[in-house]
Amino acid sequence: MGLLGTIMEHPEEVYPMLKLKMAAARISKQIPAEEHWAFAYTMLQKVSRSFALVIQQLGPELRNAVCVFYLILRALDTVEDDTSVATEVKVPILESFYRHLYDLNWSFSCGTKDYKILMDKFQLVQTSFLELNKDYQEAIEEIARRMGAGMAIFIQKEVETVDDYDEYCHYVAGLVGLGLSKLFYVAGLEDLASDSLSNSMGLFLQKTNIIRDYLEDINEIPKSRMFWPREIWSKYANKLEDFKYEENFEKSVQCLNDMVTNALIHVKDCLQYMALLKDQATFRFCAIPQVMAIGTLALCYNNVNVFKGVVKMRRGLTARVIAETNTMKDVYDAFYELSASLESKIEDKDPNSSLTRKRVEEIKKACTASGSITRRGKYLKESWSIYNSVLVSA
Ligand code: D61
Ligand code: MG
Repeated sequence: MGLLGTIMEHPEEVYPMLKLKMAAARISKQIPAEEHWAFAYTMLQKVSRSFALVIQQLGPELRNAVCVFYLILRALDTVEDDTSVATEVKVPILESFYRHLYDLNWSFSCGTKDYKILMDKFQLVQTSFLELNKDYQEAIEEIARRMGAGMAIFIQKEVETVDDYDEYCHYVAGLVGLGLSKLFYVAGLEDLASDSLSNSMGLFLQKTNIIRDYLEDINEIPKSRMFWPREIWSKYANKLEDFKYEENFEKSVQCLNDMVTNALIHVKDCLQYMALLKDQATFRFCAIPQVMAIGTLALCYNNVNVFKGVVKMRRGLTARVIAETNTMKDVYDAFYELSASLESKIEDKDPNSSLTRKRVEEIKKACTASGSITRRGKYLKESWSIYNSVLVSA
């Protein structure tokens, strides 16, 4: 939607969008002077569609550590995702990657476009890494070691069961949660969160991506790996590809709803994790992606467009989430309303309708039990129309 369309149809999104544009302009002018840090922050903006902004609003010390953490794991993921690298070559690189962090002579060229630049100039990321305080370095190294080992396992094995799915998501995203919790702790900003809650933060984000990206992943050339677990999709089709064909769309949507219902398991942990945070910038850094994720799930639920193209929240709505996610009350409000909006799309004929309803009810209860949803009536009326219109128009 263009600016004029937004002004006409979603005037409440105009101010947040302008605010976001100005913040982005400010950030792009703030690139550091030293070459390695300039590279790190320029690269961050290029390769992370959504995390650059939330990382950049952190305080300077934690920001540097999280930026480097991101780029190191993105490099590891570039190795994992490059289908042109043979398994025999890839597996040992994934397993030894964490040791190369300290070796400025190491490099491995792979990936394409910006990801290739990241790999080719990885030395600049390493230089930034080596400037971090030792405690940050050790936390980052440990996560890179465990993630590389986990990725190596799944290069040679498919995601069959729901347990495999949780295990794979643990390696690629749950561990990011554990690492971030450690970085917040080392920075002296937060208590050390439990591994289990930290893991859930990552699983909820990763599962949302895996659900939303079905079509993009299945259509990728050369063929990429798929992460929808067979234990779930085999209830609805013989092959995962079948879901993209119109004649199967009824089953496709049932499977999609099953996947969304599975992802909802993590919401209560995520709310608990966020409720324990104390620092305002850390809170926003954690909460904005989570609100986007529940919004994306609400949008995808029962939505056949997931099998026809890209289903994404409107930019204006994203801008609103960024502007309006500041306190735990904002998070409870958003989760309440977005899960209620998902609930309104549940059809009795869906094979998992009662389980989905049960999970949504639990989420709504967790939000109201907090006692912080005060003037829900007012906020609800206003955002219902806003959030619902995005769900309907997609
Ligand atoms: C609080 C705030 C942010 C959090 C969090 C808690 C807990 C976990 C995460 C962020 C990680 C969520 C990952 C979700 C997006 N998935 C991916 O990017 C997949 O790659 C996974 C391996 C590399 C992870 C790199 C990463 C991602 C986000 C970060 C971070 C590191 C460091 C700091 C902050 C955020 C996915 O990537 C390709 C794609 O999405 O198209 C994949 O290959 O599956
Ligand atoms: Mg990957």
